[in-house]
Amino acid sequence: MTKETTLKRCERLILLLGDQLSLNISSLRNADKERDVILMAEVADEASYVPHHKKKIAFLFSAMRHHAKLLRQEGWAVRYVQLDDDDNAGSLPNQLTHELEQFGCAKVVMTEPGEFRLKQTLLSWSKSKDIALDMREDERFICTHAEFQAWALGRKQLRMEFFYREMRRKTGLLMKGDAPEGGKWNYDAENRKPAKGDLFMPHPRHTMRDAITEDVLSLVSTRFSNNFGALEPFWFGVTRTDALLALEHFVQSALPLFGDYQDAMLTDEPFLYHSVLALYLNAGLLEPLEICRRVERAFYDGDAPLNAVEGYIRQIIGWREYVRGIYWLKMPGYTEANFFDAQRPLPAFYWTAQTDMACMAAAISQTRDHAYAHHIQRLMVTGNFAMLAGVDPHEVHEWYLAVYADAYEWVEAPNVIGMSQFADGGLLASKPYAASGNYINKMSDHCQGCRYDVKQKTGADACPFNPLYWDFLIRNEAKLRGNPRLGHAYRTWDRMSPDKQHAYRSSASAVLDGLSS
Ligand code: FAD
Ligand code: DLZ
Ligand code: SF4
Repeated sequence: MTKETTLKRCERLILLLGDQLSLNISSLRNADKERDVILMAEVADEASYVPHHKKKIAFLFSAMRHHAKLLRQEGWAVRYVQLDDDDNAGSLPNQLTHELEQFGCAKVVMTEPGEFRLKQTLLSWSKSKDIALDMREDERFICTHAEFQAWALGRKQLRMEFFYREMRRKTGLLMKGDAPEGGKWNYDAENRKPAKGDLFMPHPRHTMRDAITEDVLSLVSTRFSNNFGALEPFWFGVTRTDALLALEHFVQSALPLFGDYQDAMLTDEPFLYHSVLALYLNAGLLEPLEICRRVERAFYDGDAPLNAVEGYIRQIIGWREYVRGIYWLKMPGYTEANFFDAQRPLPAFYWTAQTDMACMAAAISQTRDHAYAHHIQRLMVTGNFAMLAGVDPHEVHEWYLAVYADAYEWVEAPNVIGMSQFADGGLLASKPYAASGNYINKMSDHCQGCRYDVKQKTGADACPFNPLYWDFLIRNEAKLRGNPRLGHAYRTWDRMSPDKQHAYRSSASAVLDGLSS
């Protein structure tokens, strides 16, 4: 018999969310295995606030079920509600109300949700029901809310690079006293090589499925049959042990070349030398510092070069912590930002991958198949296209939140709204990440197999990114011309003949008309 059924009354109900799958979490601090009950629930509300990719739901539900099993093995009383249970109340507040009555608890304890939406919902619920809710800070991050606020206070520009240096000092990662290892803080200049297909290309670790995962897969294939994405093949890890093995596999097989090919794209290699660890990290199966310490050790053991190790650590203690800080600093409201007043609906091919643009088709079909695309695909292909085409950033945001297995609003929204769409007007990025086809051609093999010609600037066969790039700059001239980092681009435009300018604009109109139809 599980402890859940023997414990009839509880002191406190501890709510554990689907992305809080850590034993070392603040909600469990000072908890009492004999008197408290942990509640975990698969609920329709969380599974449908955006139309999540099937693999994302399957990963999270299976990881939740495995975590509940682990907690029980550790002696905790766990009430686990499955999506198809008769007494599933459909939302976290309703489930809490139901369980408080069942167990007769007086108080709810939880770690702060990662999303503003859910935090507000639960705070309003506790207020309206007059239930004591002890919501604790999420300590699974390196930078606290207070530290980020203090860092941001009084700064005109919140640049990641300076924040990152603070995090290096705080953690001591790759530090020699007060100085950075190797004498430089950042080795990004060495990390921009295009890649070539290679027989020995590593692949992320594939985990064998067990009976729990099989049950979840059949639930997802029935209940979420209309959601975006392929459910099979399903090889994500679903436990902390799986995630630690995936980390080890990455360090040994891909880390040494992570830096060199970080920005490269290949049609047949969705993962290249990336770690595919964000889904585990964001769900709580791995901790940021343990990943960074393992990666740092690879450098000191002589197993990986500094450009790879520094680049990787920067993504986690720099970018990841920084975007979380921005999210909580700027919410509510950040997800509604629309600096360019872009109104175009998201083109249908973001859901079907049916487009002649080979780079877009590759990024979207990999997203559909794996609930994954790497950073440069997200930023410079699907994100770049949406911004150049003037797609409503909120629609772009909801797409990204739905389609990636690692997507939670706290990390997704600053990356989409701020970094990729420049919809916050430059809080996060010093200039829009806008690029013509030339960038994609340099960093990938996509253009070789594309129906469009990347070298053609205008006309029906021209790469659509080429005219869209100039059209975007001119459409938004009033907002962008003053940006010093775009001075060169505007001067180039000014030097073009009126005929050439007209050809760019009319080619762009044809592309945009094609999207509308
Ligand atoms: P790797 O390339 O191996 O990088 C290592 C780790 O660094 C990642 O696992 C991740 O934890 C961290 N990281 C790297 N870049 C970032 C970043 N910009 N912000 C935060 N963490 C970072 N990341 C998410 O975790 N969830 C998202 O929903 C998400 N949405 C994104 C949307 C856009 C438009 C862009 C441009 C980036 C987004 N990212 C997101 C950041 C990044 O693309 C993913 O973290 C990365 O692709 C995940 O794959 P990986 O684990 O193989 O990462
Ligand atoms: C993303 C997600 C999904 C799909 N389903 C659940 C769920 O059924 N139960 C749950 O507790 N959490 C789920 N989550 C994760 C939450 O939405 C997540 O906690 C918030 O996004 C806050 O980060
Ligand atoms: Fe993409 Fe343009 Fe290259 Fe085609 S030609 S793959 S649309 S960048």
